[in-house]
Amino acid sequence: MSDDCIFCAIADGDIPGRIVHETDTTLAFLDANPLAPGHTLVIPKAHHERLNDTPPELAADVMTALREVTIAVEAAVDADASNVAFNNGEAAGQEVPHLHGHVIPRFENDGGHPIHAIAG
Ligand code: IU
Repeated sequence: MSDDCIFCAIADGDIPGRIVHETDTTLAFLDANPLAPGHTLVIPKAHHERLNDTPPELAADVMTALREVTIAVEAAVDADASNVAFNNGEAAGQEVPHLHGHVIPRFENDGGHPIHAIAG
């Protein structure tokens, strides 16, 4: 838990999140400002700012959760594909300093490039 971290507050249940997947070490919830229907974030429950300072076993847990969430979200919104991405550090567009992977559903001919939109 890190004071003033909004994703820690969601993980702790102190503020509501629309949670779609949970393991002992990870949480997934719908993005508050989705770039596409079903846009979901996957976080480690423990506070780590970015991939570089996340213990390898926990990073592996996040990747496993990302895979399961990607499969479930694509099915839920009938997507054709998805962008699965991290903004890793402020200069790379990371706005919330608690590691999070984006799952952004994509559709044939959707005309968007959300990988650019999340990179700021
Ligand atoms: P970024 O990779 O740090 O730029 O992404 C932050 C994401 O967190 C962005 O898509 C926001 O819409 C999202 N988000 C959220 O879902 N809930 C919040 O309370 C806040 C940001 I602050």
